[in-house]
Amino acid sequence: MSTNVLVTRPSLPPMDEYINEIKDLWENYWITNMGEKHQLLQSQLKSYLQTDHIELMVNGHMSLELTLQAMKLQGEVITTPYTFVSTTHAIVRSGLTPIFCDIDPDTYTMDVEKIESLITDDTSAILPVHVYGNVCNIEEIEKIASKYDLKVIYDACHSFGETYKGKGVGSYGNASCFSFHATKVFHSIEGGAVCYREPELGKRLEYLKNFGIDGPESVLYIGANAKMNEFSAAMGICNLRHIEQEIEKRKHIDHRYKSHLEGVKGIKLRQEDPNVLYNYAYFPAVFESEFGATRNEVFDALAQEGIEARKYFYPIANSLECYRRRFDVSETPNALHLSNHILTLPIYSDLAVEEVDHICEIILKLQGKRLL
Ligand code: T4K
Repeated sequence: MSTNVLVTRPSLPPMDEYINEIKDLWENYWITNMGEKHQLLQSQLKSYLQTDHIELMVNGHMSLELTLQAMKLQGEVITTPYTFVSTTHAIVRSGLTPIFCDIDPDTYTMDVEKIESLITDDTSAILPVHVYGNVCNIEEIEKIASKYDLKVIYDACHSFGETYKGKGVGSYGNASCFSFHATKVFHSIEGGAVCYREPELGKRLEYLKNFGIDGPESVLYIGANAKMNEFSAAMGICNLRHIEQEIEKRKHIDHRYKSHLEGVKGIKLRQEDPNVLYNYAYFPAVFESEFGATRNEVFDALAQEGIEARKYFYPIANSLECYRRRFDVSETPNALHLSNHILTLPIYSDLAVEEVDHICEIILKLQGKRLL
């Protein structure tokens, strides 16, 4: 058994395949600023993600920030605290105020029953997160958004390649933002994309990701730099060729964990929604008090054996130091409870099933049990 298992490990294409893909960069010297590989990956992803429109970005975070800015939103954005800090930062850094909605205790996504009570005259958008690839209650969110004339931007950073009711997750809402970070199911080293509904949003995103430049002597908007370079795009092109095997292998790992941990007293695992085709990006396990060992004790027991589980997402965004005294965590009790009880266990395509068995053995031993 290896002594160091991390929560995730990037998949890399065969080295020759990548070298072959980047060779022509030494011939044409065009290595960034929307080159050929950028264009190719963008069109491949448009089709893979089943979206009408897509704009590649340098990462998931800038996809979120620039989408909020391209929509010219103002005031308040209703969002979830149960996410990676990027979601909240994107709202705040765009001059908007996050209003935190609690989560559903089973899906960990925004509790749609609580959204309407948070809407004020200042609300301009809803920004839910398909956390761990758990798809939000799309129908209810769309209903509320159209009733109050709000934009919907999904943080889809965990849901690359997933479908809901047969359609790509990125085709829902006004826009969906994806991350292609090295730790994701699909990556371009660093990278991201915005899938969006209204074509005019794309034009603004194109400007905003390239300083607002309209031509050599014309700058129309106060943009940023969020372009994906050609080496990243080449990595994306290679990884996309292997994506089906990547997801299939992850599914196998996920099912292996479930074969050991499903039904164990005090452990709560994700219940799959039959409408969703999952990507198995994360393997979250919740350790409730009936388990007999706390989440932190499980974390420590694994760490002692060289296994790095992660407390994604602890602490929750509305309790982070940088936001202290600005928000009240007691207003989102389900998110707070979950963040104190959850562990994401290692999952990546090359993780050996023997490692999964070993991890489960360590966990079950805490309850005095052994693998069957
Ligand atoms: N919205 C949501 C909901 C997100 O989860 C994220 C990112 C974003 C927005 C923003 O998207 P990006 O701007 O990042 O594209 C990691 C990732 O850096 C981050 O992308 C991800 N979410 C977040 C959930 O996880 P850290 O701080 O936990 O990363 P780090 O460096 O601790 O790495 C995690 C594990 O991966 C480690 O065990 C080591 C392993 N690893 C990592 C890297 C970078 C490798 O084996 N190789 C590597 O190259 O944030």
